[in-house]
Amino acid sequence: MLIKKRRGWELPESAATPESVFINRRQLIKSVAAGTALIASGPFFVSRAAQAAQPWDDDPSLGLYPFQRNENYVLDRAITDEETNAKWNNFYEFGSHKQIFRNARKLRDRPWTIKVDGLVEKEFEIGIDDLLAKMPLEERLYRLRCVEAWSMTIPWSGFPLKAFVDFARPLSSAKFLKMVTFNDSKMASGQKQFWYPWAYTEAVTMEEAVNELAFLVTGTYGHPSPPQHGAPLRLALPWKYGFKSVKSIVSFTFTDERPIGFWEEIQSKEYGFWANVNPEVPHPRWSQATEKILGTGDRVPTLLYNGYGEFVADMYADKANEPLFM
Ligand SMILES: Nc1nc2c(c(=O)[nH]1)N[C@H]1C(S)=C(S)[C@@H](COP(=O)(O)O)O[C@H]1N2
Ligand SMILES: [Mo]
Repeated sequence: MLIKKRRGWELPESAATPESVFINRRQLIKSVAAGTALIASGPFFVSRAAQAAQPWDDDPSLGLYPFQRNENYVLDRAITDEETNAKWNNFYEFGSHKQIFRNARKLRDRPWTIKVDGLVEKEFEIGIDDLLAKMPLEERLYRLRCVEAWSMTIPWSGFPLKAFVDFARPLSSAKFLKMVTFNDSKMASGQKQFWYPWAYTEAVTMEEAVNELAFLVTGTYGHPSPPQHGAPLRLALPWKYGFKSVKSIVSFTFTDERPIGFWEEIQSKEYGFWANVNPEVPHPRWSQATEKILGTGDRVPTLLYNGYGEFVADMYADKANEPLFM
């Protein structure tokens, strides 16, 4: 059952503010984000709720949330608190450091068109909201293990990548699925760093794409994703290092050639195609044996396939000669 949640601006009577405040909402959100002082006086009084505006408050899909939780995916640790998660990100399009959440508010995620091409019955484009209306929506609790040896635990909202693959109707000759992020340096200042191989690209085998764990994410913590997590559509592959989970996807290409990912292209000795979490294979510059759980100060042993072996180990049974990491 989907529970319809009240939108941020559908306030109870007692908290009502003059409508004019909400007319140019995007402008308001921008000025709040930029730290502009808002003077609480006369008809331009701004409620505290408005000042606390979240980037998803004006998202057209907000009414679909929260999605019903799929209880098949259980955790061995607590969910990371939302603020910790929201303020520690890798999203190089908005800067090559962790505090990109403010700059990421420049991401314009509507309209958002997704292209499906390559080895498919018929190439097509679809808008994110039309896609949401067709997909089986659910919430899952997943761990995310970054190759930099930190981890978080996140309630993701979205739909199985398999449902999307079925919808896309690939040909049987397709062996890989390549996913690409937007490329727009006017919006994302990090993309002015010309030495990176934009646009961010990642790929999986078709077998991995239809594995039940592979998940396309549209939301976090029961609401649409804030931009820093890769709104409006990003991947979550919990058994692989985080860099495989490409953000803000604009295209899905089915192909018979193995694509080269963003990080593999930058440094193929350090980042490979498989990138399955493996505590026994160190990164060339550091150990992967343990990880720091963000927001807790705990350091815990890292698990093979990030603890998801029961779902994915079979796929790699015949790949003993291919390093799982590289
Ligand atoms: N387009 C794009 N996708 C990306 C990245 C990026 O820089 N750009 N960083 C990756 C890395 S290294 C990680 S660990 C995760 C981080 O996801 P989070 O910031 O939502 O926790 O996103 C991945 N997807
Ligand atoms: Mo990462």
